[in-house]
Amino acid sequence: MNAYVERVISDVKTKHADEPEFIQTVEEVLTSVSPLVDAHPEYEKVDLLHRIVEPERMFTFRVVWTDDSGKVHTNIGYRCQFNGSIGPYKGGLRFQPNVNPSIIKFLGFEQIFKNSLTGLPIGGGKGGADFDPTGKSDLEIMHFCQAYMTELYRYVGPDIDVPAGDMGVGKREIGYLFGQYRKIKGVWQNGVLTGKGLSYGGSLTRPEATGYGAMYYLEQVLKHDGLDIKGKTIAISGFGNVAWGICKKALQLGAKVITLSGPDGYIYDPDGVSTEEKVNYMLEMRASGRNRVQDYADKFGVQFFPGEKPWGVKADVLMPAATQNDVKIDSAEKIVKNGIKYYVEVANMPTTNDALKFLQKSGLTVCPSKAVNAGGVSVSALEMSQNSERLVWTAEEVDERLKLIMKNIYNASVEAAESYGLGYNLVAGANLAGFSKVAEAMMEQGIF
Ligand code: 2IT
Repeated sequence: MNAYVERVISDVKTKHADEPEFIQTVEEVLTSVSPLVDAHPEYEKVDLLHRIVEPERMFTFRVVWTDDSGKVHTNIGYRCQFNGSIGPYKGGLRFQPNVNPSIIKFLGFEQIFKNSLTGLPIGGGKGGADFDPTGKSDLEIMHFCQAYMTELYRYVGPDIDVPAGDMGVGKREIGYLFGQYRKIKGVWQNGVLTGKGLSYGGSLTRPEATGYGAMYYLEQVLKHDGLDIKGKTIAISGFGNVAWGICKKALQLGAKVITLSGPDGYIYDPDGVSTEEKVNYMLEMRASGRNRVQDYADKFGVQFFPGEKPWGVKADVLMPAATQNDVKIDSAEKIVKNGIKYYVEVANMPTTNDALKFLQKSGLTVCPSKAVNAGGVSVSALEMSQNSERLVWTAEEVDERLKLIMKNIYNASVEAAESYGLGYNLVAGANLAGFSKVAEAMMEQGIF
């Protein structure tokens, strides 16, 4: 490995010893781009790597809200404006009790290279709060979002930083956040947030975009091996917005999603989540706020495996679409034993670094999340374009662009890995392609 890369990774490990997720992504990305750093000794002269692993700006803020019984709660809000060299900071907000600086920084760092890969002009950012939306009333959610935006509004804007949803933040929350932004600023700037409702500037196909994009990427990967997606069985984890988009597209393409999972376990549906009723029921499950997938098994009379994850299931394709570090080395071993050929990450960093290496060494085609799930943020960028032009594109127009973007991401990854002599390596390729554009922009903009 490049000595400068090694030194920066080691420095991050020392300096941020209490941020394991951030260390993990830095190690993964920088290791991948080592051949690029070899080829560009000028990067070290301006200390590009230490600069790129340090957020341009990151802050916390107090979010105080009152619950329905009148009790006062105090949460920590975060926003990390990681890298703005190719566009306004762009990235989601995550509301989940485990949110901490390490998680926000890992998501922000991934977002830089994902956003660069899309080919669109968006920088990398991320934010959120250690707020638990589970079991909260609609009014409580609204009060929390209003309190959150009251603190954040001065630091965001259509040309500054454009948040969106992530776990715990969907269309409803974006609506409350935007309402408060508009009220405080007294200006119509709907390009400040993406994932909005259609009535005030949201984009058609944004809710489906991450899942659809993942399936378009998978189509490219299968095509490379002369295969058709039709008839393929897909085991996925998760049952949220992204899983829903995957199931909806699978239904259109004739692929079969045979598992879904939640914190309570996983369901196995041998016929596939392959009717409109089943796909729509996923929305109901999510909206219920119960956060359990057993409801699906009860409703459709399929098997439920309490407390288990679907990694032991036989399928053509595995798509972890739940959360970070869901697949560790013991799960990876199960996956290899089961003869799975395609491992398609959909959640951000769902695989530990050792499990990822093991899957690659075992000959699986491994598709990295920063490429696979980039369809979501891509359509967010298309939403920004529509907002700034004050017009609305049809669902077909958005879908066509999304398809093309995913194809370009796949091709750019393949080419980048090949040009550094790494063969067909989609993981390294995504990192190399995403990183090189950001590096070039930073080089050209001077030292700061
Ligand atoms: O992880 C992600 O890419 C997102 N949560 C979506 C970000 C966005 O700005 O749409």
